[in-house]
Amino acid sequence: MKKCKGCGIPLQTSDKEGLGYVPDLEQDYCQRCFRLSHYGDTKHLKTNYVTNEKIRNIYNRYPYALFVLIIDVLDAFCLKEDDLFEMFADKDVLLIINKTDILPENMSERKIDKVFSKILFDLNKRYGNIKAALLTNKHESRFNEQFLNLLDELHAKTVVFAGRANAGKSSLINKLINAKSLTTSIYPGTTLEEVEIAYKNYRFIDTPGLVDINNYTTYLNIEKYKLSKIDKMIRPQSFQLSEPQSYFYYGLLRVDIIPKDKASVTFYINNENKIHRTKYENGDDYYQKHYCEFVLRVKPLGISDLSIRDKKLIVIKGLGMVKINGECLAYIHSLADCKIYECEVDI
Ligand SMILES: Nc1nc2c(ncn2[C@@H]2O[C@H](COP(=O)(O)OP(=O)(O)OP(=O)(O)O)[C@@H](O)[C@H]2O)c(=O)[nH]1
Ligand SMILES: [Mg+2]
Repeated sequence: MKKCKGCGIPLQTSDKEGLGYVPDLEQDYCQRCFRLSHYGDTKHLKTNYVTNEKIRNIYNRYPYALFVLIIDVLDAFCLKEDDLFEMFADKDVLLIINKTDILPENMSERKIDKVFSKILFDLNKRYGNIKAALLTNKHESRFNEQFLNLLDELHAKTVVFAGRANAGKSSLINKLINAKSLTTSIYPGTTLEEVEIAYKNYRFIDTPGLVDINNYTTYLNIEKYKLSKIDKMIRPQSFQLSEPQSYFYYGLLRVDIIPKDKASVTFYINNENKIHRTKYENGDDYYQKHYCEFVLRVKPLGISDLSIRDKKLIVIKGLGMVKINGECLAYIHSLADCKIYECEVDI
């Protein structure tokens, strides 16, 4: 059966609205991929076409492969607290932390290297299967050479590109083979089945992205997703406080901080959106009054209360990060379906 070269779905000519439709089987790309690549048409993108169970079955078809596990850099800060690694515990893993270009300017390469080295060290102590790791992004010119050298060092020929949806798996393979062969898009759920590509003496396998139930993206429609997605270098928004304050990221996130003495809070979110601050005692009124006006909103928001001694980094997957410094109580109001991750890393 012929499959789409962009997303892996079997091609068919009978159902115009169905996945894999092509007017004739001479075509290499399904209509969905064609429209997505040429017109940015996201109508047929959904995150729920492929289940994690199905993806696990794909992985199991390659028992001797090297698994290149690609992680979005913002997810990487909470990698130790994440259960993603459980799925790869019995596999040889080459870890790629991708999209480092979105990190703020003040996070030097050396600092980031140090932070991630520590995370990886702890992970390897627990799992022992990370053969190598690379930090990269789509602008990194040395990546291809470094990556192919690593494959040779690890004697890897069959290489499965795995990880969560939208981490940049298909983009990375396109970069390696220097062609726009695989379909990529800003929205998760682009790749639908495995796609095999022969390159030099390697066999690269692209796979659909694992759905993350703890990521806001899973619950935002495409319009809201576009407005909140971080794809450029983050310009952190910082605030100092000496009395209780509430901070709002529209209706997506609210952070109340009650400092013991002095504290500071920094938001790492999409630069186009500005954090609004009010006195803590006015926080509820502000939220009630403005909720209906917020283009960016979800409901319901659940509350996590944190007692912070010194500093803490809180990762809200798919939305960004919040760093709090200083002894305080913090109430994080975030999408009730999504877990928030408290990390001890110092950035
Ligand atoms: N800023 C930035 N964006 C990136 C980078 N790599 C990929 N992207 C973007 O991330 C989005 C997702 O890329 P894809 O390659 O489609 O991701 P995927 O992991 O194949 O996604 P699924 O097939 O849905 O699982 C696209 O908008 C890419 O342009 C990077 O290094 N930096
Ligand atoms: Mg893909």
